[in-house]
Amino acid sequence: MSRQTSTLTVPFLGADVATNYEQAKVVILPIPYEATTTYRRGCEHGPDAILEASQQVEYYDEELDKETGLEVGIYTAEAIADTRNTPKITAEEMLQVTQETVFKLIKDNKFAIALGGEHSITTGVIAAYCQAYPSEVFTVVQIDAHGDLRHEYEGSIHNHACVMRRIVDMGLPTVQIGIRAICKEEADLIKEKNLTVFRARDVAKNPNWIEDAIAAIPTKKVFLTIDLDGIDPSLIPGVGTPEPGGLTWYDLTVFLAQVFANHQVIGCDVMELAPIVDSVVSQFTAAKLVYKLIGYQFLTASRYC
Ligand SMILES: [Mn+2]
Repeated sequence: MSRQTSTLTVPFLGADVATNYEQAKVVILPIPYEATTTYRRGCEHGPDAILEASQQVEYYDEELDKETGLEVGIYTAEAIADTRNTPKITAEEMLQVTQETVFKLIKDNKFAIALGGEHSITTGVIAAYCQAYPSEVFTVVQIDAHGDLRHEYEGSIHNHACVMRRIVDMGLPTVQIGIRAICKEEADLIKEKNLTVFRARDVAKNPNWIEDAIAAIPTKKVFLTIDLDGIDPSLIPGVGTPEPGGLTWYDLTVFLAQVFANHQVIGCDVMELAPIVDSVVSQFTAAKLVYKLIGYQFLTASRYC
């Protein structure tokens, strides 16, 4: 077992379960970067909070009937773009180090799960997949309360409110799930570009939304970006910009199980956790969600195929 660095509190699930890098199929990549938060601050503390909460996640997954953590090698990497230590890091520097780091993980055949940090990080993560798969199109499936489709916000094109606009500009297809807060500019762009959006009200009112959403993903390969505010704030209140009316735990996990069963998920990120002092529900739910992503990726074949 390698010793962890000073910036890392604990490995995902705990040192007893963690493997070394060479043996790992999954690499958890903490990216505690925060620069453009517009409402409630604190997402630079999100990755550590998820790692700490993961120590309490039960190894046995009752849905999958597997001890995921013992079957799939999981390694937790050193944090990058850490604004707690280097607050002056620019958005461009963050994107560059994110792209370089994730690209190496892809080349090493690791399934990367990035933990944010603010959602603008996703642009760098996605850039790494574009670099690794230059001739293959993949769809970015986004769970989020917000469209994140503004061209710029508060003077920056790398604001967290613009991340999906950057991805649309890269020419990648997108499917947005759980959206319930957009501005007029975003609504117009959705119409103009005919973007695929399953709003939170569709999730609440259409019993077939999961089937419809899976069918709407146009490519085999999928990158999954989860802004935790896509989930209802009664489940995860610890986010920067909470919005009522979000996905339930079962809306989310049943949908995700179907995404993994029907598509090839090439990578994931889980963003925007901003922990609340004296409450653990947000980070525990986020940690359990990360564990589900790993289980769905590696352990469901016999059950779904
Ligand atoms: Mn959001």
